Formats: sequence, C-alpha cells, structure tokens
Amino acid sequence: MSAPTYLATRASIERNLLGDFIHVVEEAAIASTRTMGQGDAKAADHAAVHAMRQAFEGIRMAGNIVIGEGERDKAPMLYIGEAVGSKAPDGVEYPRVDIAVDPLEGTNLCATGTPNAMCVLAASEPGGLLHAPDCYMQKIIAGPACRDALDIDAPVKHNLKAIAHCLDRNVKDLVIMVLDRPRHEELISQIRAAGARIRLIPDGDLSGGIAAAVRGAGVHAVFGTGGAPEGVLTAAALRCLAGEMVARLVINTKELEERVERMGIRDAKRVYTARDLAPGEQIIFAACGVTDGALLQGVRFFGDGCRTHTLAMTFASRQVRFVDTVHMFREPGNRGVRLY
Ligand code: VTB
Repeated sequence: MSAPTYLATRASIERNLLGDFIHVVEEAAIASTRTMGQGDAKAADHAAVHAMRQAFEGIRMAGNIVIGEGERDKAPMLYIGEAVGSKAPDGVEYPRVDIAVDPLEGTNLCATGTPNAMCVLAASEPGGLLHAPDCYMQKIIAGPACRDALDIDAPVKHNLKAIAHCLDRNVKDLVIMVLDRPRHEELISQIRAAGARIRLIPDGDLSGGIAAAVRGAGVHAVFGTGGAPEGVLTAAALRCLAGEMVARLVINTKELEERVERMGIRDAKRVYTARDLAPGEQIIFAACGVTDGALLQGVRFFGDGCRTHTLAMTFASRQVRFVDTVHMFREPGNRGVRLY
C-alpha cells in the first residue's frame, strides 16, 4: 500500500499552497527592503535568499528548486536541485512541487532604492517549469491582445506594427520597454526609427514583462535580451495572465552549447512561447514589491510593523490577486493598528 498523501489532488497545489507562497515572497521582500539604498546589492540579495529559504521550511510540500541561485557549489541556499519544504512525518507524503525563484529581482534596484525591485517565485507540478540554463534569452513580451502576433525572426518594425494593430492604435502610441544595455543599441535605434516610444530600464525585465500583459500599466511590450531564468518566471506569470511571449536562448559559446545539451535541450535555437517555458497545468506565481513599481508598491515600515503589496496569480483556477498585508512585528499596545 502506498503512503497516504497529505494533499491528495493535483488541483491542490494552487488551492493549498498559494497562501504559503505569498508568505514566502513577503518575507523575502521585508528582509531585503531593510537593506534598500545601502548600496550593497550582495547584502540585499543575501537577505532575500535567507528569508525565502527560511520561509520555505514551514511549508508542507516536497519542493524542488528548478531555477534558483545557481549550482550547488556556487550557491549555499536555493541552489538548483535543492529540496525545500518541511519534512513529512512517517507514512505521509507531501505534494511534489517544482519551484523557480528570483529571491530579489533587481538587486541593484534595491541597493539604489530605484523602482521595480521585487521578490518572485513560480511553482508548478513537477515538470511544469523549464529548467533553463543561466544564460541570456532574447524575448518579445506583450499582452493577451497580441495572441499569435509576435515573430522573433521578423524585423522589429514588423512586430511593432503587429502589436499596434492588435491594440487598435498606431505604432507611435506604443511604449516599448528595453533594458538599458549597450547590446541593445541597434534594437533601440530600430524601435525609434519605427516611431514607437521607449522606456529604458536599468534592470528588471521581469516586472516589465508582467506590466506589458496588464492593460493600463503604460507599457505595451518588452523587447530585448535578458536573463533566461527571468524568462521562465515571466512565462509563468504570462500563463496566469494569458499574455504573449516569444523567446530564444542565446547560446553563443562552445561551453554553453555543451551545457544545454547536457540539460537535455536538443534544439538550442528553438523559439519558445510562454507555454513552452512554463508548461504546467498548475501554476502559482507570486511577486512582492520591494521598491515601488508599475504594479506593486514597495515595503513600507512603520513603528510596529510593515505593509507589503503582492501580486499572486494562479493558472488553472484563473485568479489574479493583489494582496495588501499589514505585518505586525509586536503588540501595538494602546497606539493601535496604523494602516496608513
Ligand atoms: C535582466 C534583468 C535582471 O539581469 O534579466 C538582466 O531583468 C540580464 O543581465 O533584473 P545583464 O545585467 O547582464 O544585462 C538582471 O539585471 C538581474 O538579474
């Protein structure tokens, strides 16, 4: 007889673990925001990783980190392949969950107190998130209206026209987010030549990608090359939001070629959609603001506690929640609970 399962159904990942995962990103955000503006990106990252790792410990799941801080020898915590979650009592099995984390997306943003730093994770049933190598990924990300309209091999102008058409507007009315990097010089001049407007960002194409999938966020697409792990997390968010994405790994060295082969990726030039990158049937995506951003407010501390703002979404049960939490660090005494 097989061991009884603590949480029996597949549907239970979304239903039963969402609250726990919100807690995880909130804890990471509170810890890293303590370091905001200190100019120490490493310390900010370390605070987020440590808090996230600790928060995972209390969750009744057999968690497996598929996208994390790197390989085991480089990262002491939240390394790829690390088992997280509380230990099940004898005779009990907890649900198996694959987890992708970006404990602090935008470590420099936090270190400099610049907008859009956030603590992020995505989770799914085993196999539901691509084990992407830590390399670059070329991406075009847009909202649900742009269904099947993006072509990563087409000229920039062509994609901008397609996006404008889907959004029932002119190319000049579009705002395209691009990471401010020398490698994007040519891309930026092509977007300018096509007549679209640009918002250059210092870091954080993940939060930009989510904003592009939400109407009214003031950004219509993200173009350019960013991290592949961030690409998988973006894809998990986009599946919950029905957003569009086309992406391709940038495999430009012999070492990377061998690495992706070892990882079982047969076609290194493959064009991925959001569904390819995050194929799970059960997906949870949670992001808690560290510094204020397009969609999320950062952590605000007050005398007795703090307040956090989290985006929490599920794929199968189709929920998009904005969670506004007041965390009490101590008894407020007769000063009362201050919400503002
Ligand atoms: C992007 C950005 C991230 O890494 O993915 C970027 O969105 C890519 O790397 O916030 P480079 O900095 O080398 O361009 C981050 O900046 C950090 O993960």
